[in-house]
Amino acid sequence: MRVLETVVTPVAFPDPPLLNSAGVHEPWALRAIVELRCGDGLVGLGETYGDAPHLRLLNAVGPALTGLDPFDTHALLRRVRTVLGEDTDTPDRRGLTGGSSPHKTTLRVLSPFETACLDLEGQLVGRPVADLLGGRVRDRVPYSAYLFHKWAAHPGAPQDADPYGEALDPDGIVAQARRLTGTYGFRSIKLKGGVLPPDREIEAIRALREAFPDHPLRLDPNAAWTVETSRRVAAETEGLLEYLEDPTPGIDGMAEVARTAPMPLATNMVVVAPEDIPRGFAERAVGVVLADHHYWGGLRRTAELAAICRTWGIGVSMHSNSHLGISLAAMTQLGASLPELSYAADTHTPWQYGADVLAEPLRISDGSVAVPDRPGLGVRLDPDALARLHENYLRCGIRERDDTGYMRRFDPSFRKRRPRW
Ligand code: GKR
Ligand code: MG
Repeated sequence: MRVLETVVTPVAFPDPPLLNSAGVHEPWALRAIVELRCGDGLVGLGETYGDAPHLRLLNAVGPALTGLDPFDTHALLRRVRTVLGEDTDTPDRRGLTGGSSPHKTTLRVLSPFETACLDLEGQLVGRPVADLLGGRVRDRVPYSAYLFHKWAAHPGAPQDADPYGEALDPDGIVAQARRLTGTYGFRSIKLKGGVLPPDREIEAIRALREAFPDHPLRLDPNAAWTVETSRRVAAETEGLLEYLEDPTPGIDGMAEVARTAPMPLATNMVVVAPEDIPRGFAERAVGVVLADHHYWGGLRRTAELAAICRTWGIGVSMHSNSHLGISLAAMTQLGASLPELSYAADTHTPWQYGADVLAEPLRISDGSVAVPDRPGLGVRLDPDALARLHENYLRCGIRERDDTGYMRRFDPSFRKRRPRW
């Protein structure tokens, strides 16, 4: 069985005004859906970023995959490398996932094709992807409630367009947490910080602890704080957080904070590519890596990352950006097979309000997703939904994520500063 055709479809779906240290989410989020078609209805699926520079690379690689054996992912990497050549110098603007490098770009382009190959392999041998990754060590993969400071609605949109409403203070954050945990049963909670001055975010954490005495809590300011501020916040949140995520920029800064912080530091900003591992781990800059198959080169390479983390005694969680159901299925198959997964994974799924390209998207209940028993990723495309979301893409006018530029339309004085406080 060989790949006959590769189809890359950019899609857009509505995104609420979620705030972060870079600005605010635009009304549409972009993704790209990858199909490796092998004939007789056999299709392997992958999902990745949908910004224009990344799409250009995906579209360049697509035709070179004709004739590929989906079991030969070494050949896949060789083909990706040959097509990209020196064309790997694209800055990482896909949403707070650290710096870029030629290696990281290659792995980011490889990822959706590798995932689609695994989906095909699973369908061909009649086993779920988790089985191809070593077998499942859990039947359900836990996810955490992902809280955001947010506006009630995008400027100009009806104020009740979004069921979650405004969250700009501890009460708003606790109300959001109640709604998310009530709907999805999440058993751990992450707050996206770096939006308000740190003391107000500490207050929100205290309010969450009071409202949810048994839920592990995390705070992620995306490098918005200096080393000094990070050390102070870490000291003041002692006993409240299971981990503090990316308080300050860079491996050196994180290592300085880690020396005094009473909780582990986690990252999806400083250890983001294989070349970051030796120094990041040797300096003890991080205690938890938020693995993300979308930029670590796919599912098998992310499993390798987890094994390296195990060797170093470093915990593993999973990172997310705004995504659809193929990514959730891939994370669930991966999470099912990772003995090292020591924390509930992040997901943006609730913020997509059900928008998807799948016929039967996986559901979050009891704070987790059941690993499908079906072969491959265990999900199927809904061609009409794909066409609708592609139509959104054609119409929405957004071609690259720009949280800072969008924020500056409403607050021209806003600057992306890391650290800010
Ligand atoms: O969606 O605004 C967002 C997040 O801030 C995202 O871009 C981050 O990459 O979720 C991410 C994180 O954990 O840093
Ligand atoms: Mg993070």
